[in-house]
Amino acid sequence: MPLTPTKKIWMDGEIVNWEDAQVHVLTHTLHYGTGAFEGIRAYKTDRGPAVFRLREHIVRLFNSAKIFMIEVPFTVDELVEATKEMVRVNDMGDGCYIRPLVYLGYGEMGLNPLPCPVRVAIAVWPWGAYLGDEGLENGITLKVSSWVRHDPNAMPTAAKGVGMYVNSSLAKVEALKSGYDEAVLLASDGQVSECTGENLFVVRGGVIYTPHSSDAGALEGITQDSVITIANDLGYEVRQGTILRTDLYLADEAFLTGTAAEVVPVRAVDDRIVGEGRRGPMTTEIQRTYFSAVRGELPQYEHWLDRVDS
Ligand code: PPE
Repeated sequence: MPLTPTKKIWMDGEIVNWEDAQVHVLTHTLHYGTGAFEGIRAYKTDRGPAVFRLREHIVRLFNSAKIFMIEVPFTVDELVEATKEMVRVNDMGDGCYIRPLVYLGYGEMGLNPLPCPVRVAIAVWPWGAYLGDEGLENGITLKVSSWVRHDPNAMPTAAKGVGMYVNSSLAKVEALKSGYDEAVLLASDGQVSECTGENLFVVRGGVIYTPHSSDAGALEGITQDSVITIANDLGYEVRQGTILRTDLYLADEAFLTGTAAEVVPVRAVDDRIVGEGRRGPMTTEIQRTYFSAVRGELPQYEHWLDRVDS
């Protein structure tokens, strides 16, 4: 998706102009992929922009860094404040996507990352519906990928690591080239893991199922967690456990969740129509509630919002 430049980017404690946020070509992470990032959204509310579950995202960034033994030279509080500052100084009153990145900078080469300087950047930009407005409304198509999700002992699936997304990109390209919107990756034991940048839910017989992230080698999604809470509050039963590809084929409804993607209905998987082949009633209700929550319209979810102007 093309970027819309904003004004300022936070780099290592300094605020620099968008076009000056540059790194050297021998930046370590560019070569070896060791680093961690986050994807966060801010939404427009009636009391100025609010960042959704900001602290949880920043804590996950630190956890990812810890797995890679990268010591972030800032505190959680400092990056929480810096994130809000970026939303403010870039006038993102209508909402935006936020990308914090922890990476290894210039000065060392070779596989040992430990002596590398640790760098941190936070950028924001306006980002519309990640899988398209049409997808949000009418659902997208999925292809079970021939690429298998990371084995947790080959790549730490609990981390949102920079180089780990090579696996997602391979699956995404395969799905797009085959005429589908998005890929589903299976874990090496054959169970459904997640999509390239989203967690997955299916509805069967009125019950909602989603893979248990640590068993399925999926990222523990913050949107997934929010949607589980929302679905429970709406009175639905949610079970976390093993899902097979045939559960996708036979689902009454299916949907994806992610910060960028938000809540996206699935209308077909491997050319099998899911349910009625359009956004199902439970998906619609959960999607609507999610969008109301992030926009600050539901007092019971107010604690998920971090107001930028207060
Ligand atoms: N799984 C993967 C592999 C993943 O990358 C994401 C987020 C999720 C699940 C959902 O996690 P959460 O955002 O906490 O609900 N993917 C981010 C990256 C998207 C991108 O294109 O880059 C995101 O949604 O921001």
